[in-house]
Amino acid sequence: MVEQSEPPVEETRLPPGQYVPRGSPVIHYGRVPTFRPATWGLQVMGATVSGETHRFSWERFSGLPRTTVVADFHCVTKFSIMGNEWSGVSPATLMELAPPAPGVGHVMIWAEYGYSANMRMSDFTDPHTLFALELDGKPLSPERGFPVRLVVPHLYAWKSVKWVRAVEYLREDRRGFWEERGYHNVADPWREQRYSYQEEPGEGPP
Ligand SMILES: Nc1nc2c(c(=O)[nH]1)N[C@H]1C(S)=C(S)[C@@H](COP(=O)(O)O)O[C@H]1N2
Ligand SMILES: [Mo]
Repeated sequence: MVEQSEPPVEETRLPPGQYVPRGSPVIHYGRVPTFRPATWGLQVMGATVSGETHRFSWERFSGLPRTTVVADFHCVTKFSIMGNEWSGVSPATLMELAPPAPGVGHVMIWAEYGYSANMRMSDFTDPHTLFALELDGKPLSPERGFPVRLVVPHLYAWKSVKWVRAVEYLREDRRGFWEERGYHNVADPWREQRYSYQEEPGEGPP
């Protein structure tokens, strides 16, 4: 008899081509940044309704009301991490305090060291999207994005930007770090939107 390290996952819960590995792989490009609460800030910039950039200090951001989302997480390299319990600040909360101008259809999420990922406003405001500060009841570990990462569980995980520092409201869509390097602009794992050559008209910037 074959021993199984993880309980089997119902096939319908895994998007096509994905598998559940042992443990929880950590993956990112570049170094893990150091968090300095006194200088840390999260900016909401670009096409805000007032035209001004909003800056949230650590004290203010970490004091915003929190919600919890339980979701699976799908990396384009084909591993999935199932049943993560994320807790943090909903994009809706941030958008109430720093609203976008009319006509904003996309956002760019920026991290330390210039990593970025773009998404449609509808993906950003999806009820499962969250600025996570905690995973499974504990603050994020440094390599998982401490102090704040975006979690967009319904898109491939490169859109779940760790070490977030800014949200940029876009009137016109623009490609982020991996989207510029051959990955799909939308990135829906259920439709296996892995690579930019699979994009249909209207799924990418002109
Ligand atoms: N800032 C930043 N965020 C990032 C990345 C990165 O390189 N830099 N990599 C992405 C990719 S490709 C994946 S699969 C997930 C991995 O998250 P994990 O390390 O928590 O498993 O983080 C995403 N967020
Ligand atoms: Mo990934």
